[in-house]
Amino acid sequence: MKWQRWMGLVVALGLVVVWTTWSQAAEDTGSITGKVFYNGEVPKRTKIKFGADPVCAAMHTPPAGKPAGTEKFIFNKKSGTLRNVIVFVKSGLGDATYPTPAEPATLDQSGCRYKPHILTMQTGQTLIVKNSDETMHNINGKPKKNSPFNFGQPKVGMTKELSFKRAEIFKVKCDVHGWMNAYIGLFDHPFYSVTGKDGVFTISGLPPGEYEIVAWHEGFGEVVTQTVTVNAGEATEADLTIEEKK
Ligand SMILES: [Cu+2]
Repeated sequence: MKWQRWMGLVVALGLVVVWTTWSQAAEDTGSITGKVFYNGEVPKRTKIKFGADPVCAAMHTPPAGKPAGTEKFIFNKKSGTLRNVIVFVKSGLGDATYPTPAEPATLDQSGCRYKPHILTMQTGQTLIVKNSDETMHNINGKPKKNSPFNFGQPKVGMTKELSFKRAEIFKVKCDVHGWMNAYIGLFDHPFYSVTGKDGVFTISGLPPGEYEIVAWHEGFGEVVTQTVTVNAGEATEADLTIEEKK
C-alpha cells in the first residue's frame, strides 16, 4: 500500500474516533435550562446621556444613530424575566478540570458602550479588548482575585489581549465616559450562561450528577441558589426567581 493510502486510512480512523467520542459525550451528558423571573417593582429604564462626548452623542442621535437605554436593569416585560443574569454551576463538579477554549472572548467598545455588557469566559482564555470608536476610551478593571488593570485605547481599531487566572465576577469601567461599564464573569469550567431578551439560560454538556446553580445579577449579586439533578441525555428544567430587594 502506498503511503498516501496509509495516511488516508489514518485520517479516516482519526475522524471515526473523534466522532464516536463526541457523540458519546453528547449522550452521556445532560443540560439545565430555565428562565430567570423577576418579582417586584421594575425600576424605570432611562436613556443614556451621551452628551459629554460629541463623538458618542453623534452615534446616538437620529437619523444617523439611535438612543440607547441604561443597562443596569433590563426587565423583559412579555415574559416577566430579567436580562443579563449570569447563571452558573457553583458546586458539584468536584476536581474535574476543563480545557481552555482556543477561541478568544471579545470586549468591544462600540457606540460608546461595552459590548457585551455582561461577558462570560473561562480562566486562561484570551480576552481581546478592542476600540471600535473614533474616540478615546479607557478600560479600568478592579478584580479582587486577579491583577487589576487600567489602560487607555485612544484610537479606533486598537486592541489589547488580557487573560485571567482565577474565577470571579468583576466590574470594568471607562473613566472617560461615566455611563460606560461592563462585567466580566470568569469561570474555571464551561458551565455558565447569560440570560437574553427571553430570560432563558441553558447550561449543557454536564455529566450526570447533582449541582448547585447560582443566579448573579449586577444589582443583586449572587442572589438565587438552587440544587438541580442532571441525568444523561436529558434537559432538566429549573426556573429561578429574583425577588425585589427590600
Ligand atoms: Cu469610554
